[in-house]
Amino acid sequence: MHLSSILPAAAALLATAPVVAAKGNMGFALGDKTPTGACKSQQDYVDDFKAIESASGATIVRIYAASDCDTAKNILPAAKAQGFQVVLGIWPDTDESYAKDKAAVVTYAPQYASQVYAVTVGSETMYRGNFTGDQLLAKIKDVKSAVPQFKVGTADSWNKFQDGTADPLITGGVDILLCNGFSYWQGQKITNATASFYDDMLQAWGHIQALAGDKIELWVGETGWPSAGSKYQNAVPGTQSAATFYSEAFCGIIDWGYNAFFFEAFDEPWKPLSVGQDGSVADETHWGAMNADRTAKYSLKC
Ligand SMILES: *[C@@H]1O[C@H](CO)[C@@H](O)[C@H](O)[C@H]1NC(C)=O
Ligand SMILES: CC(=O)N[C@H]1CO[C@H](CO)[C@@H](O)[C@@H]1O
Repeated sequence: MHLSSILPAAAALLATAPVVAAKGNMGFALGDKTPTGACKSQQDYVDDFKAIESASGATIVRIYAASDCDTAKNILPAAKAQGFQVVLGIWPDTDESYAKDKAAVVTYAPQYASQVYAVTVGSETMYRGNFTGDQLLAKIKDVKSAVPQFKVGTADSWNKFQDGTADPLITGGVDILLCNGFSYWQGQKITNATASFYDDMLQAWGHIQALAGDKIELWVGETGWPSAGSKYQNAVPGTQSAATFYSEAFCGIIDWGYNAFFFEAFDEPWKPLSVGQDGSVADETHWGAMNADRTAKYSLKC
């Protein structure tokens, strides 16, 4: 789809929403480890929040596993001190991680209720084939019944919301859905990356809204572009391309009135190499909008 045909589609979607006057909310995905791979302390999160707010103005982050590195315990007091909100994650892939993360949410979220924006159960679990929509819905309902005062949903790749996999969630009463879209991992050139990203999101959100109207709060859960690392098909990392993707795709969708999390706040040099969809080995240490020392790589204001 060309951008010229995307914009009317976006306008149509916007027209069906109540009134989208203001910009959307801007947030960042945040890791739970320091550059050396140690677990972050409460003070590390305070320093992260100061850097994020001063560079971008954002005051919301998402984390992935509430008990891993005692994240919920450490991040929520820091969020309270700095006026931040957090989307807490539960990692449901094993029964053990699910039980531990759920327990951490149940323990700490009510103590810091104003700091908890929502709870996500799973990150790309349908994309990985780990759960069907019905299996994931059962987990989400279990968490919702434990913390009914919070919005509960999941985050997954945009195509799982577009292709019907997530229909049980969409029609099953979840509060919030985060849709991830990476033009980079679709092997797009930077010149087509913004159009490809908008097209992905509109397909996902269009399908969700066709089934659920505006009952579900929608966010971009992750998007971004690495400043360094290995090529992926036609996608080439680089600071200039990362800056272009940030200002055009990420700020663009926020300017339209949609909410979006950028992946991710800071580079994570401790991360091991990972294997991409086509089997190629990828370096995922340079996806930060900021360097590991918390300096911005390019302008982060939208
Ligand atoms: C550019 O992105 C659009 C929208 O996703 C896609 O349909 C098109 O195939 C892409 N162009 C190229 C050359 O890949
Ligand atoms: C419920 C379920 O299928 N969990 C599996 C998800 O994937 C992890 C690792 O890939 C398995 O260990 C779990 O058993």
